[in-house]
Amino acid sequence: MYYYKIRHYLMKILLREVFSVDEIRKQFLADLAAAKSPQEVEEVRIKYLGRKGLITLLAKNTDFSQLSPDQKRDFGKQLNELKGLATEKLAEAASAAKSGQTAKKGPDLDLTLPGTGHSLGSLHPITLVQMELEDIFEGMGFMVLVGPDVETEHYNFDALNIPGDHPARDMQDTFWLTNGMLMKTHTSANQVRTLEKFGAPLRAIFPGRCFRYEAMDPSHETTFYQCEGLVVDRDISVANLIATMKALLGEIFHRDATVRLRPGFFPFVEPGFELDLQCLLCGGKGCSTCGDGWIELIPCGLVHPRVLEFGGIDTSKYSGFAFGLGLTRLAMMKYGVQDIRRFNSGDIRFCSQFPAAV
Ligand code: FA5
Repeated sequence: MYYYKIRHYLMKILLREVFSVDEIRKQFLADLAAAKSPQEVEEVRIKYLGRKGLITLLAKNTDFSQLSPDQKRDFGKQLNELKGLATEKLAEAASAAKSGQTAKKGPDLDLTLPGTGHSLGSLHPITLVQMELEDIFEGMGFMVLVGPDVETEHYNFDALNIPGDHPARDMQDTFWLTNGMLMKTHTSANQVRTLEKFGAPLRAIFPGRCFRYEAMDPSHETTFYQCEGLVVDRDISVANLIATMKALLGEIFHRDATVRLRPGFFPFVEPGFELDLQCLLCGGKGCSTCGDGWIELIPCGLVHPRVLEFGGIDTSKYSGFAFGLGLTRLAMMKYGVQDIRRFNSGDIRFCSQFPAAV
């Protein structure tokens, strides 16, 4: 009898405790739902998980020695779940209350501070000079064309009267690809393709990048730009060539530039000339960029009849002139750049200092 009384008493305690776990959970969730500010959430934490909190005391006040192993396990499990739930929900509520408070307070915004600047970037100096050249030549009725960087041996050499055994090939050593093509060594490579495509009469420029395998110095790069010009019409003579070059230089430098014309040999022109510009960096005295005071700028000449024939032009009716302006060197002279290697340096401080309109 005594044994049953004790058992009944223990069961009551256990039932009360189990009931309490549920009750406490419900009460806890209700209290937490009502807590809006961080302070209120903290009060809920103290009420349930503080040193004298309900969940803490529930664990402390239960006499586990009075419970059977099964009862211990069940009760312990429920208690742990409740603790875990309370801890998790309190953390969530605390951060929600904190961000709610921030939102209510509004962002720290000072409308008087200066804005963040965005750089629009700038055009590369070679692009600027190329655009200027295109404008000048379009004004004279020239088409602006583009040729490929990777060329066939035919267009780069053979069709320009430079067969495989011609010594002129040595002056333009280049990068050959494994498929027999090459990186174009000069914009002249586009001459015959243009003649084939457009026929005569014709006025065109084709600016582009050229590649040569050569030692670099202040005026020589392995990758540089040229701007080719090609005019084919009836009665074209050296006088037309010189007049066009004069108009070009006057427009590009906006001042008198001293030039000299001397004979030059290129297998694809006859006669051929070198048009040199007196160095604008040293005024012709001689410097590390030019050497002797002159810059080789625009080789030119009357188009060789064989080249016209390669392009399918009737040489009994038409003649032409061509020039191959050193665009990168022109940019050096125009902007006072002493070393050609700066153009490909990728240094944004260098590239961004050139004015778009000159
Ligand atoms: C030629 O490339 C000929 N195709 C030009 C030509 C066209 C002649 C039409 C006649 C008729 P040249 O190798 O000299 O020629 O180069 C022409 C210009 O390109 C030079 O005057 C120079 O201004 C520039 N140039 C040549 N090699 C380099 C280099 N390594 N770095 C920078 N600029 C160069």
